[in-house]
Amino acid sequence: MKQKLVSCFVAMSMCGFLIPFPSADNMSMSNPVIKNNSDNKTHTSDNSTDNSLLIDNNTPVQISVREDTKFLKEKFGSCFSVGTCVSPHELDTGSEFILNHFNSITPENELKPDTILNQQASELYGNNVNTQVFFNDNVRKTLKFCEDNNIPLRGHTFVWHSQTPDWFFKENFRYDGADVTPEIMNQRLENFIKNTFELLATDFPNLKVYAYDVCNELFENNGGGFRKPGSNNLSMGKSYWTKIYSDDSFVINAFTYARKYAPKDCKLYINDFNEYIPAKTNDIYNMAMKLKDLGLIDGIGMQSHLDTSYPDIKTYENALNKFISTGLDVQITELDITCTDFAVQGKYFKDIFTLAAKNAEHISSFTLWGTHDSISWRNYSNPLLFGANYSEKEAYKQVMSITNADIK
Ligand code: 9MR
Repeated sequence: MKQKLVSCFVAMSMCGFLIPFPSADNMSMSNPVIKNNSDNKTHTSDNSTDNSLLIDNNTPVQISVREDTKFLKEKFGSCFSVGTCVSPHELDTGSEFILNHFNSITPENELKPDTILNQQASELYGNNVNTQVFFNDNVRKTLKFCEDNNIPLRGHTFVWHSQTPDWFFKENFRYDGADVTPEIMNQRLENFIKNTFELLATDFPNLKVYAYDVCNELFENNGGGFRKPGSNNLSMGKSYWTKIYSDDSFVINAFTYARKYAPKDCKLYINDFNEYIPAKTNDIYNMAMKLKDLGLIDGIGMQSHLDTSYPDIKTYENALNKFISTGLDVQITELDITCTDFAVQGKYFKDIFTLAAKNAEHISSFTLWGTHDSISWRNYSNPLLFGANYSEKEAYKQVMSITNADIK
């Protein structure tokens, strides 16, 4: 990241986009440099307003947006990486578009438990705890695309109530088994995480996995803490994790194992949706702080599945500020905005990008949940920046119209 900032800075100077910045001396007088424990940026100590990043030799890099580019990753190049989720079939036709606009990719479904957990091999392994994983051709297609094109990957996800088969929680990895004990589940969880990172490293040695959603969607929406125990496959919204565990040890353990087996420069996140509902914001905040105190977490992922009617930007900003107040990194991980009116949607997209850019010293990555409306999981309400055949929507135009005056 620091290298990226330096080269971005150099590129900006060459293109005439150099914005004046204070000297390192001035900077260190007023804003002593601290390293956030989650950091892939160096932050100033006062959560400040001065809107700059510092690189290792204390040279400040001013956060700015480029006003002369049509590509998202260049527009916000000095703020954060800009990502999209990708499904393998899109790579047949959309790879050039993706390469132009994005410098981060999240596999949309390809690293989820139900895709990579291998029931037969886990059962055949025979010791009841060595969870086996595999990558099918689809999974490999996305990973290889990232590796071949040097696009850093956001991994998504290990602990999730959804898209996780019930056999994973049962004796002998069989649907007809009884529920396992937390002690057995700990070993399965550790092996799941270990074997996934090992397979990534072995089969994709040049792939940079820079972030991982270790736990996804842990909480109820109403501040009621963890999801209720049960099988999401039988009763939507319930969690097998809380059926096996009566406390938060599965979360602590997941982060402990991820810390142990993830590449050293891979940052670890807790990720959730409806994260802007204040009661839920608090639950996420409290869990993140506990993990931070244990030194296990690097950041909080705000999924950001929004609608133009809810939440309003202020509610969203309040949640962002609360997450920033942890001192952890924040990533926007799955942004889309459903709407009935493209002009209103455009304004909302602009507001969210502007807010994020203003807070860029705390936000390392900003991911849209897809490239264009027709392939979105919410395609019925056109939630993305581009329309059919990657046509530029009002939302895209609004986002690209953001100026440096807007993010002051
Ligand atoms: O976009 C994903 C869609 O293709 C899947 O059918 C769906 C199934 O759960 O998951 C979608 O991605 C979800 C993400 O993994 C977690 N946050 C909510 C996303 C949208 O449902």
